[in-house]
Amino acid sequence: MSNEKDKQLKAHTVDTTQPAALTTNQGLKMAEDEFSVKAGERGPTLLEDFHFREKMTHFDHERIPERIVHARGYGAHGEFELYESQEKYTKAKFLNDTSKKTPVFVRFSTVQGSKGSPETVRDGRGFATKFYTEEGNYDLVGNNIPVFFIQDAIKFPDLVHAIKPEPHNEIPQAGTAHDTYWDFFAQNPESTHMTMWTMSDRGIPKSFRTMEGFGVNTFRLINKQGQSHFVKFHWKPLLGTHSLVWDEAQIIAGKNIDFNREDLYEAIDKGDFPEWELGIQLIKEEDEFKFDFDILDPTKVWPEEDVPVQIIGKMTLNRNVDNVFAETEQVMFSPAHVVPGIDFSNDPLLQGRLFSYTDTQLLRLGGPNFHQIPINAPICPFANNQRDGLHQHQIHKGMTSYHNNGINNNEPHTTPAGEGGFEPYHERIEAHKVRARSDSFLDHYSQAKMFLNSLSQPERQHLTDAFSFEIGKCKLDFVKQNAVNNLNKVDKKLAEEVALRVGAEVPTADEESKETKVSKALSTLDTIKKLDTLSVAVFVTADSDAKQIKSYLKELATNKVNYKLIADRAMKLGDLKVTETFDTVHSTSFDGILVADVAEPLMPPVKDSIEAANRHYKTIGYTQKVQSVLAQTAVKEGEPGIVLVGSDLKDYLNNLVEQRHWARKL
Ligand code: HDD
Repeated sequence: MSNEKDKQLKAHTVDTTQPAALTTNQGLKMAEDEFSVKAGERGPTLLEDFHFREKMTHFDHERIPERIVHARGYGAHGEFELYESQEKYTKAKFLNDTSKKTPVFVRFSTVQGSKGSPETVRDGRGFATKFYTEEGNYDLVGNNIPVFFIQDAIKFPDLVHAIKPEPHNEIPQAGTAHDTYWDFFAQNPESTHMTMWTMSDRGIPKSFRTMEGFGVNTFRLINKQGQSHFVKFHWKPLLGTHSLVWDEAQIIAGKNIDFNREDLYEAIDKGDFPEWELGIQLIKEEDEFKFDFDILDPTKVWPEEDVPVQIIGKMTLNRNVDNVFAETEQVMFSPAHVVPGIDFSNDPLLQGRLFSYTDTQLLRLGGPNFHQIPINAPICPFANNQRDGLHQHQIHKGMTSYHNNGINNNEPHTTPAGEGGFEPYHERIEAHKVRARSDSFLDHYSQAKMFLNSLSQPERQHLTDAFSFEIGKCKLDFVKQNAVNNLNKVDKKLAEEVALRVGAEVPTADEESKETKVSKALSTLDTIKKLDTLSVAVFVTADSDAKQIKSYLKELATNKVNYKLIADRAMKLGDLKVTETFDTVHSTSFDGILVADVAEPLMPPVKDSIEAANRHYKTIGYTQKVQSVLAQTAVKEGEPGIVLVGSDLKDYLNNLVEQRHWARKL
């Protein structure tokens, strides 16, 4: 597996597993690397010790500023293939040629937390994709939620200041459950719709592999004839969209802060390559004003029932990075990185984003030459008259570095639009200069209500619980009250329930949105459900029937289900090796548990794992042998997803594929 980007990166890769003499950065072989040069064995270190100084200085400068948002992220390489040429809509070559696979690099992230924060916090998730196309890099810098908190980029610093830990005490890390966020929510009601999404199951995805991605902003596709369509981009995971439950997310945030990256890394490492289909929603130029929302407003979805998502290709992530800093940390994305055939709309959030991403790299990556860092470099040739600057790696030979020049035949030359040169879409604009918001952006509640209308009962319950948790964490009573009052403009019942739980006054005003529309695509209840790559913890003891256990494992493997054997101590069961114990893992790391055997008396961590699986609505299989032990837990036989297993796992697997059994009574 080696595409053009892989080959390019290889030229910069140093294989540190090969024997090599240890040298200074000047290539000087060193006879000693453990001791500094001193005046006598017990004496002070001498300033002349250049090796000590170089080693220490380099170390002192190893860190770069973390991203101002999306600091905690994880990336992987892959490829994009197109199902059908989209030349009717766009002249972008990577969307025209079905025979070509385009190398991609994807970085997933949380938004709010610092670089070392837990990954299962309640938050939006970044989903940024760099396509290394023959016409230059195209970046689709999206999130796992299709709408954004604000409508105009000028409010981004305010939003981020409100979301991040409060400045006076730097609490809390990586979450919105605090006063400044809910104050922002109430004072800036445009954030209502996205907040409905972050408080829903979408705010706690189970895995990067099971989340949707959205370009969020409205872009344009431009075809060879110069015709434009408005477009929104979607990534649809082929494993379906699956989430954690909040209690589970909180436990994992303590037990395994690397939960999501570990899942991605291990899946790719094993060859279980995650896949997403790319979808587009298109609106014709002449239909721009046909909707009851403004299609330039980034706080609005285009309901899929009104504007269908057309699936046009598939992305597969198939290679982990060799070095996280060099690749995942140094990669930079920008919505301004487009190719001919993809252009911008006047969405005021997008317009500001076009500035911010390059600007922030000047600080983060230390100068204007970050495009030369291997992970960021295009795979096509690039040339212009930009010169010098910090970390310049190219040696520009020749006398001229200006356009127009006569000395060098005006090279590098521009390329006419018809031959692949980029030119902006010829949109006609006639306007007064104003600092204002369009009235067409003022409805902040209809789509928030549509989202609520579209949720299934369990999803709605999760949403109510999440609002109650988050607003309940506020310390200022009037912030709680204002937040509840704002919710009342979406839905009276929701506001009432939350008000009661957080100790706010139940709002009396009758001001809830009258929107009745439902969009089925917004619920994840009927998402794709597959056994592939689900994981099961199989509980065993030293006395278990190894033959039967082996037969279970075989059945799991045949169905592409991953498993781990767990016992109260690491040991061997026949020729099976049990490496995980109840000291090292917990049921929160698995999609289901199979209690084949447990040691008695039931120890607290074992009981806890079983009960957690139960209250997280996971499939629990048990053998007759453990029936009496199970009776000592909160698990109730006969409830959905509680399965008695015999010699095979057929029934168990039929339940496991459902992933959660929401009808279970706890
Ligand atoms: Fe942003 C990073 C996604 C609005 C300014 N953004 C960043 C990343 C993602 C997004 C996925 C991480 C990229 C990576 O992994 O390196 N951002 C979005 C989406 C938005 C959005 C989907 C709404 C449609 N962002 C947004 C606005 C601004 C920014 C309105 C400012 C005007 N975003 C940034 C940034 C970051 C960034 C400050 C931080 C690190 C970086 O760019 O490279 O420039």
